Amino acid sequence: MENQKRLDEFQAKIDAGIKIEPKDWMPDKYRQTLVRQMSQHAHSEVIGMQPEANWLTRAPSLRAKKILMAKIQDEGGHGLYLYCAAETLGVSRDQYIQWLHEGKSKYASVFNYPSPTWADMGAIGWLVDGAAIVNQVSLQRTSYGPYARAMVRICKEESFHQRQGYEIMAEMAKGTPEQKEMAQEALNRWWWPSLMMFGPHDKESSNSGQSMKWGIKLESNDDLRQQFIDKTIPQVELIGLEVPDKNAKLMPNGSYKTSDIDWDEFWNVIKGNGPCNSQRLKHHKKAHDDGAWVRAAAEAYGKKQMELVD
Ligand code: FAQ
Repeated sequence: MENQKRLDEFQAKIDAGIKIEPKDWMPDKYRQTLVRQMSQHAHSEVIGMQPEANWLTRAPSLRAKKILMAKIQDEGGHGLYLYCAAETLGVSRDQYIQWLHEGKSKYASVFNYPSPTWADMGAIGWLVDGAAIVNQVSLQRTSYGPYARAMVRICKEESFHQRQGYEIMAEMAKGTPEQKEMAQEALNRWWWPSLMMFGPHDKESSNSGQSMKWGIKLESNDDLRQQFIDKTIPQVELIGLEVPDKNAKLMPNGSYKTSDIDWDEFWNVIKGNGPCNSQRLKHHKKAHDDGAWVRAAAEAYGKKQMELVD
């Protein structure tokens, strides 16, 4: 009875739009859902640096290189805010990383695809960051305070990322026929994986019902995906590229109807069988191991500083 009363009070707080803070009482399942979603989100930001890092040393100009470098650093920063926010749930960053390395924690499926050309830098910024923003703008109103506040800052940076990606694509689309083709091929490669980022259809989404009741998610996977499609198709047309879906059609309500996603591909990538899953994890583990001395040095420095204060 007591527990039901607490649950009702908790729900009433959420319904009244009051944020849940780390020291507040929360149901175990609420905490576990956030541990899963926020760590998956943090891992995605960090693993997501890899497809773009592939082009840092081969950017076509100093300007392009500086912008790409700043963008990738931002993604690392987003991972940092999100790990810090996720640590307020009582799980250490070491534990989150260990779960990632053991395959117990997921990261966004989209980062398991290769980036073979410079145009992929454009497609990632435009489509992947574009999809991330649609989702994250909604998450700024999520019920858990530290997560919502991290999202506000992240969204500001992501909108710059989306524009830099679109600029690359627009430039290539009005370049030589070969450049335009390269842009079209990158769009073809990233279109479907970007739509998959929003997760399975609502009817297949095991977590959505409870997450929406608790205000962790504010909008459903399909609603967010549709918002992204409706925003992005006119952008494709504006730069003279083709939507990689012959069935995409503008409906009288102003929304686009599109073909269904290849869900077998999505689940297969999530299970670890995408084109780059093993490469991405292997690289992350190596970088983590190589960085052990930096973490040890930072910790020793911190301890020394504390001794001086004492
Ligand atoms: N990839 O019941 P649902 C970025 C899993 S940040 C992998 O619908 P939920 C920035 C899901 O975990 C991108 N797994 O799940 C950037 C669940 O697993 P379970 C990351 C996925 O959580 C740009 C199962 O499927 N953004 O890109 C995916 O309610 C460029 C059933 O699904 C976020 O993480 C997926 N796409 O809704 C960085 C946003 N979708 O329970 C570098 C925060 C679903 O079986 C370069 N997350 N799954 O273990 C969310 O909003 C939600 O977690 C969803 C999924 C919408 C992703």
